Amino acid sequence: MSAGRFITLEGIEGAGKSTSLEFIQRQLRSVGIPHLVTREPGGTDLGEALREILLHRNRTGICVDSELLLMFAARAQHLDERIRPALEDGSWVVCDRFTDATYAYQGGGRGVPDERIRILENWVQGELRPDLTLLFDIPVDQGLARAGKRSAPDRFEREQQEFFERVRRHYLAAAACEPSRIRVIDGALTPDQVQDRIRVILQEFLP
Ligand code: Z5A
Repeated sequence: MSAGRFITLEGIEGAGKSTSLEFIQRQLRSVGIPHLVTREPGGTDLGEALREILLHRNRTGICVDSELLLMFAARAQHLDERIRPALEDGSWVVCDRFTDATYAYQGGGRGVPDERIRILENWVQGELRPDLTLLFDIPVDQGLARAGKRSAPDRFEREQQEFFERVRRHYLAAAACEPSRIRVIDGALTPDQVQDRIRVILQEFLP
């Protein structure tokens, strides 16, 4: 049995990750590839409980280090309970956000040095890294306008535009450093155009 592939989706809010996740799921199903679709923070009972804490709009006063450590606590559980077992079984894993989000939000957004995040990344993940990361890039005002049409903003969505500009810059810098893993897709394209881009990239990875 071939090893599963680990694909992550990243971008600022409203960039189109969730929409694209459904498309990827349909693509994998159509070629009969077993796969797990999951998200971070979350994906396990503990992870979803931590997500509730991390995102709740009234949960003010979480300090930066607590936020960082809770993201990695959720991730450790997720890897142990779901991601590693799925990959070892030969399933593909498609995850809405992973550690690139930590570099972008806690690093770029909150100012945690990359080296500190890297220590936790190595500790919690060991050698495991995504095989492919799709970074949906969109100007911040467009992403926020899309996201703003939905429910009340969560704790992250209440941040100011400059926070998301830093997050976006951090994501793009990461993609420039690792262009073969992190593929940038213009999230402002039409849904059909975005799907065409994803289809082409996935072809490289499909057996
Ligand atoms: N976070 C963190 O800080 N550190 C970490 O390590 C991790 C996460 C893992 C939860 O993320 C928060 O956790 C996140 C970062 C933090 N906070 N923020 N911001 P989340 O992924 O659950 O939540 P989100 O970023 O708010 O997701 P989102 O707003 O749902 O964005 P999206 O999934 O990229 O967008 P979408 O739902 O696919 O699309 C949004 C709308 O646009 C929707 O109405 C679509 O129909 C529409 N759309 C999508 N694509 C298009 C195109 N191409 N054209 C036109 N309209 C479109």
